[in-house]
Amino acid sequence: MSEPTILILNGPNLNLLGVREPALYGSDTLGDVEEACRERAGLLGVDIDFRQSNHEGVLIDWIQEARGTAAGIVLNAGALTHTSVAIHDALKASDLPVIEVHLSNVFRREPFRHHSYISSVAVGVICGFGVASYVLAVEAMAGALGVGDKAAA
Ligand code: CA2
Repeated sequence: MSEPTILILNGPNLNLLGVREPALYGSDTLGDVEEACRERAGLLGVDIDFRQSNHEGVLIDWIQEARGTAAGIVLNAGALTHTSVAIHDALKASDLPVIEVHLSNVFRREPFRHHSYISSVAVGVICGFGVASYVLAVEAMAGALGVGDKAAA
């Protein structure tokens, strides 16, 4: 039987990870984040589909398509987290389990980052652990989907 797919979506400017502002977001690139997720997903017995776009509409198209292709969505919507009712609506319509992730602890940052349009349609939120936020989210999603840990089997 084929392994369930977790769609991991990244929003605006996350392509700059490891290239700009390393003091704030660390020196790992988005490619490094993908590699860390793939490694953990392999051990858990899930597939991942890892994508980034700077465009809100593209992210919404991917969320809509996920309804037929993915078992769950891990989302770092970047700054759109704090602004996008459209992404909130798309996630709600997808009927898929969603985990919101952030590299930084948004609650230690400016007040405008304290509100999220994603959290109310998410199973849970993980923030502040850098690349590990994503790996923890993959683990949490595998757990939510009832997929076991091959290493522990
Ligand atoms: O901490 C996170 O993961 C954020 O989602 C990152 C967003 C920010 O707007 C959110 O409030 C929190 C920013 C993503 C931009 O990433 C950059 C990475 C390197 C250099 C410049 C931007």
